[in-house]
Amino acid sequence: MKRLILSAALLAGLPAAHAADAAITVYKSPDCGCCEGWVQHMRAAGIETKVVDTNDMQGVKDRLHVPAALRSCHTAVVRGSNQVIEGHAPATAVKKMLANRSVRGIAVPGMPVNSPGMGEMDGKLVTVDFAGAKFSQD
Ligand SMILES: [Cu+2]
Repeated sequence: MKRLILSAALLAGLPAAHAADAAITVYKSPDCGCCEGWVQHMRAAGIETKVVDTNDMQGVKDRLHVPAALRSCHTAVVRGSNQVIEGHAPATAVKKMLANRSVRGIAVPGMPVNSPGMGEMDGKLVTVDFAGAKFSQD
């Protein structure tokens, strides 16, 4: 609970994205537990999140042009902008991306243990853009 309050306080400092624009659809395999943890993290941050279970994550990632080197478990699309979120990106990074619609997508490659849905965040989690450049650190 303490962690939730802290992250809500951090997020309050960022410009609020319009709720409908910020709604995301998450594609994940039906048996992915850490994906479910990330969905809860997004919802706790006030991001409207719809979940679509699929057994063809490879196809989803291909269709959304997620760079092969940056892939993780789940993939999300921002409904208002078609921006893509690959893997366990923190809500702060997602909101930063929502504030800049020229960013095509962000990714947390693999499944690092210091990411939301995986484990405790330690301030060292690097989120990259789809060119592989550092986008944020949380
Ligand atoms: Cu995962």
